[in-house]
Amino acid sequence: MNSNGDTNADIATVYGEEVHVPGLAGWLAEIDERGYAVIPDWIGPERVKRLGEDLRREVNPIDKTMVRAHNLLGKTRCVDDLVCDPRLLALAQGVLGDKIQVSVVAMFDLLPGAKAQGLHQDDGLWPLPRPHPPFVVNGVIAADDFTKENGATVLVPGSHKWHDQEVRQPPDVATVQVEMGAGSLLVWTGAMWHGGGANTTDQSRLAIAINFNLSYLRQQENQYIGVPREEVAKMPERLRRVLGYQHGMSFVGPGMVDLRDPLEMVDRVHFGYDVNDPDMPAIG
Ligand SMILES: O=C(O)CCC(=O)C(=O)O
Ligand SMILES: [Fe+2]
Repeated sequence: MNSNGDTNADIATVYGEEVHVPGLAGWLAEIDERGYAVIPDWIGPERVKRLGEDLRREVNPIDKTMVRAHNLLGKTRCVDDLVCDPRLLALAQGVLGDKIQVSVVAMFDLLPGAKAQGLHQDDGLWPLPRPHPPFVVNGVIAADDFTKENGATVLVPGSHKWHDQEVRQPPDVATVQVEMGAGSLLVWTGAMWHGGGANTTDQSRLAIAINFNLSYLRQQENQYIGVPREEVAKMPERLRRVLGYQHGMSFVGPGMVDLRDPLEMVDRVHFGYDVNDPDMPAIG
């Protein structure tokens, strides 16, 4: 224990900053063991209220048949703080290691009458043989209470370890539904079988999903095209980096630009640059 009451395992270094996240080690152990963790009161009631209002105003209306709106960081600035919340980055890095990036940020607005989504693995979009190390982690923040009736996420505990099995659908596999209050965070590892539930109520079930993957892989949603450069310019540096404007691995590795920090190269590339210019950022 330190003076803040955290065990050392609850301390993480996120983009160079030491953060204390009470509960972190326990949540990571749960994700490792059963594939997911539920964290109540991740954000407080005021933030939940604003999130719901902002999303409904800035991102809706979506097509009446759609329950998911993608490219959120290209459409609104109302979730930036939630995406680069150091506690969330610490969780994602705890599952995936230091080299992470946003893969897709989406709104899940399960409309009344929405059918249950088929069980799937979020990491199934990359055709890698299993078993493989975790490379996707998803965090869903509830903007409304999640109930069995309104489509709380359905999942199969422990299925992230069933490397030799194809995803099966209920009733061929036992599922649980994660009921949780608005403001809660549900985090799962990309190999865990899961899907959105059916909404049999007359209210929608609103949430955002902040999905990360390894920074040296391709992102699920193309953030470089999806998020206009003027919007990137408005973001705090950490968010820009998490969005993908960073070395994926090292200065020669995936994601580099002319052997330099991609973030320092964005404007130079746009306006034209000369490698011999004395103002060029250092290589490395
Ligand atoms: O809506 C949910 O609860 C989960 C949705 C989901 O897993 C997905 O769209 O990939
Ligand atoms: Fe999913």
